[in-house]
Amino acid sequence: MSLAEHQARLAEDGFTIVEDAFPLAFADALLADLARLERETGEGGGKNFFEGFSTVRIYNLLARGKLYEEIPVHDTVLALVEGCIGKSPLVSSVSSIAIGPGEGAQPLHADDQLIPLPKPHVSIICNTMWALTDFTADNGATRIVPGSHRAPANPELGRDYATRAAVMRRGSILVFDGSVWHGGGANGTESRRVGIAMNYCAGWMRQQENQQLGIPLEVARGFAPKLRKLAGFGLYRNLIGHIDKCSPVDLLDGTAPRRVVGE
Ligand SMILES: O=C(O)CCC(=O)C(=O)O
Repeated sequence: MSLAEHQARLAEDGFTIVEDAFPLAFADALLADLARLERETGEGGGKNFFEGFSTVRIYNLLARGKLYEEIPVHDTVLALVEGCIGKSPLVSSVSSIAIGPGEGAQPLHADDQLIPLPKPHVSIICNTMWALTDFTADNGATRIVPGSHRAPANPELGRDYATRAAVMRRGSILVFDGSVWHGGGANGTESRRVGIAMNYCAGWMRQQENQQLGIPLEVARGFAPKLRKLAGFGLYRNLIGHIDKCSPVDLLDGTAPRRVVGE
């Protein structure tokens, strides 16, 4: 599918799937590294219905290894994200979600439902799910209510709605509007469904994970310029995020701060 077709589908249904978007060798490397992180952090299943009980999540992945730095800058995804929420988006959060065997379906929700704006509103969040394993209707593929990003409200907690499973081969990426109603599926199989939730927000709003404190500065210094800006070490429209009218990137580098002119 062309970029324009993905954009049209994202606008119409609130989601689209970019098939075969990244190499399987990269999926394998990510799975191996997530297994290492799980061992090292001792991270176990969640403790509530929203995060699940047999679902392991590891947050703040940009702080946890070079490998993860390739994820936020995926060209096709970024083009779709910018088409959805505008230029200069920010990384909102980067985490893994491994839905274990026996997990129940996550309650349907919208990822922007904590934002106190009347709905429907312009798109302010655009999120993605990288399939590191196949996503099937049986193993917990994300369930989506197509078109619900245009609804005048969020879903009622615990109510059932007609959903479509975002079935995709490993190596594919689901891209969805932050207003679309969705949730992880139930896993009735014997193996895990593993994805990376790579989430973006508009460049003028607060990120879900605090990237500037959550990522050690020596790690952020090693980021490519594009990733620094995405992580919030930059300015939105030459003003939002400034420090004494200078970009935070100057402080990150320890160079002499250069004054910028706001729009
Ligand atoms: O794991 C999934 O497929 C979706 C997870 C999700 O929507 C969330 O945790 O907000």
